[in-house]
Amino acid sequence: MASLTTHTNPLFSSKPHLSTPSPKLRPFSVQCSASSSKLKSLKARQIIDSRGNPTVEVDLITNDLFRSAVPSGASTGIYEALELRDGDNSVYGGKGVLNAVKNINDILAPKLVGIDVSNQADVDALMLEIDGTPNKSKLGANAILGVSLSVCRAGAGAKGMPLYKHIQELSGTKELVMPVPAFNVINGGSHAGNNLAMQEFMILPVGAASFAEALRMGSEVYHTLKGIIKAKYGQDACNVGDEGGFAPNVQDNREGLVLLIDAIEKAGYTGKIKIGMDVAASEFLTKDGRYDLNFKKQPNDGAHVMSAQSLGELYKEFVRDFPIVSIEDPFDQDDWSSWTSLQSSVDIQLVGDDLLVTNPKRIAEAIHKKSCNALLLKVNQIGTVTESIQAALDSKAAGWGVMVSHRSGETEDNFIADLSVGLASGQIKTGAPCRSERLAKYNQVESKS
Ligand code: 2PG
Ligand code: MG
Repeated sequence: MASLTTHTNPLFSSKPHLSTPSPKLRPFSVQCSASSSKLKSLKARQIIDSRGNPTVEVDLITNDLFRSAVPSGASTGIYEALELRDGDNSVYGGKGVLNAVKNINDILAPKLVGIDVSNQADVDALMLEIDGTPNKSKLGANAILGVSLSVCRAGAGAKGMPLYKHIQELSGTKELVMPVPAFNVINGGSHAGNNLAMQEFMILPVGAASFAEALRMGSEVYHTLKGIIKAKYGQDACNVGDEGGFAPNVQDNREGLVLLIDAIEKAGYTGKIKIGMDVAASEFLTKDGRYDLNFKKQPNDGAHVMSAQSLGELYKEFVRDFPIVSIEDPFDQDDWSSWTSLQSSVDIQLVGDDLLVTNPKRIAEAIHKKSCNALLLKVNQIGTVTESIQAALDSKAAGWGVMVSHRSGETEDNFIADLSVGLASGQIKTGAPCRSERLAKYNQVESKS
């Protein structure tokens, strides 16, 4: 039985302790009988994601069915593995994935029938070989990932164990921990139709005694925040963005932070909930290497364009004035020197998303350049479970934090919940405590306590 021990990510200013002292796993998750490890058939289809766009779903059959669906980003990094879209603008605005589906059904399926699904690394390596490109552009990372996720689920099935346990074994993770959830309760950037440039304003209940308590704290602050936003900006400011957070039409990013502080205080959790941000700054880099905090208004008068240095100063002010423990993508994916300079001058977690794209090569570069101290782990940025595990292991070996992450376009698939527990990542971000494609993950983590 898993032991869910105290989470001790040293990067947090106050030690998070989301542990369940005597963990009880749900009986059905440990008493299932093992299924066959031989892949009998693979069938992919096109389904629709949380934003109404097509994505890939894969059914893998041994003697049981293992179904997975692939997420999709909006603020994607330029170094991500290739998400194959059909490009026929007369169908789904060019976003169809029928070619990726065909690549699974016609190319991968015939080669994978009969393979042993418990050998995740071998199956993933074979898919990379069949694809033969550095960024999975022949078959599509969305095609490869859909299969890889289902193979992992089938591998767990073949061992008769829960998915997180299988991932623990695949990754050689010693002690399991329940992650701190990072709830994105105010949405901006490319995820919302407001003027806010910075993309995610998150609350991290680091003072919760259990994951259930963290969920409760997150949900209560979310509803308190709704009341505050309604009173201040009116009913229509309570509409939500792509990840379930509110999207009030404020332009000043500091105002977003003040809203969080007010909600945390009013809900009675001051000190127990810290703040995280995902700036997603690659979205608003200007052609001359500066940052436009009014990028959603085009054209604009340039009054909100800042140099990297001034933006760095703004972050330092934020860290001084608010209980911020984590900032993701504070600068563009190629602005290495600004990252390194901020990293050397703040004592918080700096998370690389577009910077690292879950790619072991980019992670090695960032370790060398001391550009950040945490990985945002997104399975579809790299495209296989094996490479995702490697990215987490490399990051941990460097003493970094690891935050397992959803994408802004999601499905009801909850793989990343088990991934986060099985890797003992210590952190998971999967949107607001609202909207079922987000809660599918949080609720699945909770099922482990
Ligand atoms: C991010 C993600 C998820 P997207 O930037 O971290 O929140 O957004 O999936 O649009 O890249
Ligand atoms: Mg991000």
